Amino acid sequence: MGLRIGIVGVTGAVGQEALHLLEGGTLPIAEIRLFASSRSADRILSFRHEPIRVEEVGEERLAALDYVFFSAGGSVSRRYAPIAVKGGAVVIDNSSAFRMADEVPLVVPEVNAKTLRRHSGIIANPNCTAAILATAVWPLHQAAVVERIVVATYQAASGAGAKALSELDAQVRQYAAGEAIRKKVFPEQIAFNVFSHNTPVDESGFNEEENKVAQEIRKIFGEPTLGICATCIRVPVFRAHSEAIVLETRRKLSAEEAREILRHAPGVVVVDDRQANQFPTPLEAAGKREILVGRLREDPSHPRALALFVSGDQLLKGAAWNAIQILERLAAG
Ligand code: A2P
Ligand code: 11C
Repeated sequence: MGLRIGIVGVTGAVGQEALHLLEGGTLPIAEIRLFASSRSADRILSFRHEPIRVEEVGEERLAALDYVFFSAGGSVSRRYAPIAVKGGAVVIDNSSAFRMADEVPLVVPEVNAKTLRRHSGIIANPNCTAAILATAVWPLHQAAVVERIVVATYQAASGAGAKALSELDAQVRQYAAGEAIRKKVFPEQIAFNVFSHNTPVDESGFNEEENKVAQEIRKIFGEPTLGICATCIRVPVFRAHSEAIVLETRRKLSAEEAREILRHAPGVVVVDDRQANQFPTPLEAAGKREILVGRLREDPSHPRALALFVSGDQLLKGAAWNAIQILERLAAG
């Protein structure tokens, strides 16, 4: 029998990717229901050559589905995910609403797929920056036990949604036309600029994104005391996040050994050509399901530290692809 699948937030940047991945995938789908806000109700989208009408998400509409993917923000998830579960569905939630709840697995399949065995109807998809970091660092953690992570991020506009992506495009055009730059989504100009992540800053000085990365990595790795210091930065890139990472490990890991481990790691592609000066870039990572990893260097300032640079498509492995991987594992039983 085919699956009945819902996507809440289907008109958004991540929802669109989820729809396309399901369309091109091999899951047997009997019915697909597409949800967004009232602004998009009655828009017609297509799935496997069939026109499908977008519905405004509503309590009674979420019954009789097997799996529902949510990517419409935390408040929509908080309100409607429990209703979908009550109606019999398993929810894969891309928001941060349930990620840190004890009974909710927070899953990167390459790392902790086994936590999918026990859940109470909701599975959380990690923050994109955390999912990308986890995929690249987990194989090294398994080999040499990572004791501390220092990471600086270079996050694309699309991490903030479809409207943010359009704002970068619009501001580049405004600049080229000599017009005044108009800001709507981001608090700072995104074109030709770099700024601290646009989430609230707490009393310790870390912003919400930085705190999410630390908390979520600890939960995904099952390492509640792992030391993590993140600096999250927005850059004028359309798609794909990059991260400069320094790892301190219990056992010394040479750059060569790390490269060899990563060459065999799932979900990772090593791009590390020193002679040609060729390393991961967000442009190269865009559209790929794998995380690109390179610039592997032993840190000369520490006896057991390794530096690396990664780029990953945050709409795919950072969001929709990770969710579809979860869905495929759940559906396989
Ligand atoms: P809509 O397009 O109708 O506004 P993004 O993260 O790219 O900005 O996308 C957000 C997604 O969440 C969109 O599909 C958007 O639908 C949807 N969304 C936003 N607010 C609501 C809401 N209150 N109820 C249902 N869907 C919502
Ligand atoms: C960004 N990583 O690039 C964020 C978006 O916790 O799911 C995703 C926020 C989240 O702005």
